[in-house]
Amino acid sequence: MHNTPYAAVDLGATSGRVILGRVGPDTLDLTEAHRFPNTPVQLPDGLRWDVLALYQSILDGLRAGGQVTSIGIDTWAVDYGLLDADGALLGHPFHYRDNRTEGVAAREVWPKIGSNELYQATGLQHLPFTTLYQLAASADSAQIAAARTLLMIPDLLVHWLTGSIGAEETNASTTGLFDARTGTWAGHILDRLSLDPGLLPPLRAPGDPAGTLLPHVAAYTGLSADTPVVTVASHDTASAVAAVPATTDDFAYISCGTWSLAGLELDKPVLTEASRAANFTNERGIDGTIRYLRNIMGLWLLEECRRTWTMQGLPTDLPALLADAARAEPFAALVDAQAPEFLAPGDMPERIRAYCRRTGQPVPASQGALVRCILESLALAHRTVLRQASVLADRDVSHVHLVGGGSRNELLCQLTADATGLPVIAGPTEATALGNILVQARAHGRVGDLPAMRRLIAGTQQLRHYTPRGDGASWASAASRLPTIKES
Ligand code: LRH
Repeated sequence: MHNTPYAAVDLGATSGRVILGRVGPDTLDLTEAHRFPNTPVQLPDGLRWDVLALYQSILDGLRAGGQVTSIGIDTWAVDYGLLDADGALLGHPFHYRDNRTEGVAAREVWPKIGSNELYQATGLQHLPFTTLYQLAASADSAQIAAARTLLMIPDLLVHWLTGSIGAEETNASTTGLFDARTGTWAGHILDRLSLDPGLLPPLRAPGDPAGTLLPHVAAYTGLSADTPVVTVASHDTASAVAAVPATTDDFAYISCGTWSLAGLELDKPVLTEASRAANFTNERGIDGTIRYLRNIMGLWLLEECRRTWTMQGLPTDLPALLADAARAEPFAALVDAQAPEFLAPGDMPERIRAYCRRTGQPVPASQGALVRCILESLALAHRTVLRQASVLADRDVSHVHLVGGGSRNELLCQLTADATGLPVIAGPTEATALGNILVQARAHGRVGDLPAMRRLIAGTQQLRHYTPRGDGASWASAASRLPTIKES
């Protein structure tokens, strides 16, 4: 068993991977067994995930990877599949960027259960796509009438691999149906919306066993049928935060990829009125920790621009775009990187230009100027959110760990150090897969507690350090411009 790797299945919003991780006392090595696209499909009734294609790619990745000690699955949060009384999946899971939830909270949910009461119970920031609002949007559908079990996407994939049914708690904590204080389901919220609390399966925690492979899965992948599937922190952000290479307590983190999830790790939720008003979330991390954070649009803004530019036949080479952005005029135009208007797919360059036009700012004329606008706006949002988090949670922060794909973006890392006025330690890029693998290794007794996991990552993974360049006054003035921009 010593050199047999663990398999992390890590699905992101645009691609998925099967990654093999080998864990030794002082070593931690990753190799990618399989990478595949995750391409959402627009159907007449909404934007859907192609979950069958994802599942097949996972099987192909496991087959390509060879024997493993165990398997763990993490994906993005909030989305789910519904099973009928026969255990069959009802339809194609909706994508959280589908616009059917627009206005649903105010129309369907808050009249029955107020936003204050919801915050007290669940501690979640308001995001239109939270599972609760997605269910409320479909409340009258034939699908909901036929549904007997709700499985979050990673739990659905675990179910197809093993036949077992459960709800992993870090991901359950993003549903708006989970009690932030007790760490148990808040099924009464479904009751109040005339939905069935019986949809919610029993909870399981990272590290719990989730079964072994079904015979046909073992036959296809070539893996032995007793290969365990281990429950990991199945919310990708929870796995990423578990893998922050922190060696002290006074850190903030930014899990930076499609989204920037910026915040603090706490022992207990902050459910104050100030925290609700600032729209901070209390999601669950591993070992009962609280991920106190806000969602910032993240590199979605840039990736969606590049997708549009590809369709328009314009250049999309990332290093070249970033070099142009580095040379572009600083602070020419800023957008609110937390604004819901950037959530949906569609011509992002034009939406950013329209935002600048509407708010009386210079409209970025070149691709480089537009990328500069995006990266400065993200860095500014990182500053705002981390400063607010530190005040609301009454915690001092001495440095920032920026993990995930965004840690490769040197300009964004430097701008984040400049904007926050704090040293930024960037990396590991593969934080999510590392968190997934180390929770499996821990379940097998191969690594110690959370601090030990983090020490192993800090000692083995490549990290980059960014020091603030001391232009704090410019960032303070940019930060003071933003509220005016938002109101204009
Ligand atoms: C990041 C993420 C984030 C959620 C969003 C839906 O991948 O899981 O934490 O808010 O996707």
